[in-house]
Amino acid sequence: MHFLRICAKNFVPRVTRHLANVPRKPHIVVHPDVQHALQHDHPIVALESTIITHGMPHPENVETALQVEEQVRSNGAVPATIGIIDGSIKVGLTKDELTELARKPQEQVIKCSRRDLPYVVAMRQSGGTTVAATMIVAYQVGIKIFATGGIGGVHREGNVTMDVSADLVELGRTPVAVICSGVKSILDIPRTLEFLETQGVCVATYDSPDGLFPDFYTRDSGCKVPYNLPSAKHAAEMLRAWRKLKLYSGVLIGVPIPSEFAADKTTISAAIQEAHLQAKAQGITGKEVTPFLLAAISRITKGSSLKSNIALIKNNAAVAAQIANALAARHL
Ligand code: PSU
Ligand code: MN
Repeated sequence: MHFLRICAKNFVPRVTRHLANVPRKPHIVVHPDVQHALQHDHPIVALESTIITHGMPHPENVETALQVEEQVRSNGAVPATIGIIDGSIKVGLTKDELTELARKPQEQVIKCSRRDLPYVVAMRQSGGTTVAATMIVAYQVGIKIFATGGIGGVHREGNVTMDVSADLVELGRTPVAVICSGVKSILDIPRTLEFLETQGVCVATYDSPDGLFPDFYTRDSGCKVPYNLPSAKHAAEMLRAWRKLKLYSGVLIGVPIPSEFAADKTTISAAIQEAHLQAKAQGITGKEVTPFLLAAISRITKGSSLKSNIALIKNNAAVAAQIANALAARHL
């Protein structure tokens, strides 16, 4: 016993010293600007990359991604676009890396959700990270706020197909605040909100006084959520309480698309209907469903849905940066 204690005494500090020299997350590469912002508690906004690799066509994808980063910067925060290049998870893709990812044909770049990460990293593949995967990486490096266009949800007929996006489960277990324009009406919005409630996710609208949850292309899905945050200051206040409570679940803030870019409800509903029929006819299933529907809707609306998509994500990035600023300003 005595001998053991002496051994332990001599041994423990050496083990600790050894561990201290091992890089904590060797598979994650953080851009120096993001690293600097993390060290100094400056506001940071994480951005996803599946929207680049599988959500928009080239060259709109790369143009939008760069404009979105610019929105974050001009609103006083540091953008950190997250993606995977040759198995290395990058937090803060450089312009060259972003351009490279955006140029790849969809077959050469993997849409990475939580379940895809081990394979893609091990096999040194490249991929766009979904909302779920981006949340995981953001949390691992200490980024609290993340902006995107829309999250995945419960698919229509999801009660039969069980096609429920892993984004929803991630929101239930990873403490990152996601700022987006809700979920697309290609999904079943009421069931998506039910699922989020079950997962314990705090869902609020942003500057939508009647608490009407947005449905991506239009400002109103017809579904109400219980809370509305009238300003960045209010949002930051709620995020402070969320962090103090250590709930370890995420927060979802739904920002309606600016009115001037909102789609006409009837036109977009018809396009979505048509896109679903095409997906069914072509037997599209699994992770291909969302990218297929997005491309089909854009085709059917002759690009006008894409314009709405670009406008809302830029707006969300600006709002997220303002919230990140309010959160960093302790006196507010
Ligand atoms: N919704 C969009 N555009 C997108 C996506 C969703 O309007 O690009 C992407 C996001 O990356 C989201 C993912 O996390 O699709 C969800 O895919 P799935 O339903 O397969 O989980
Ligand atoms: Mn799915």
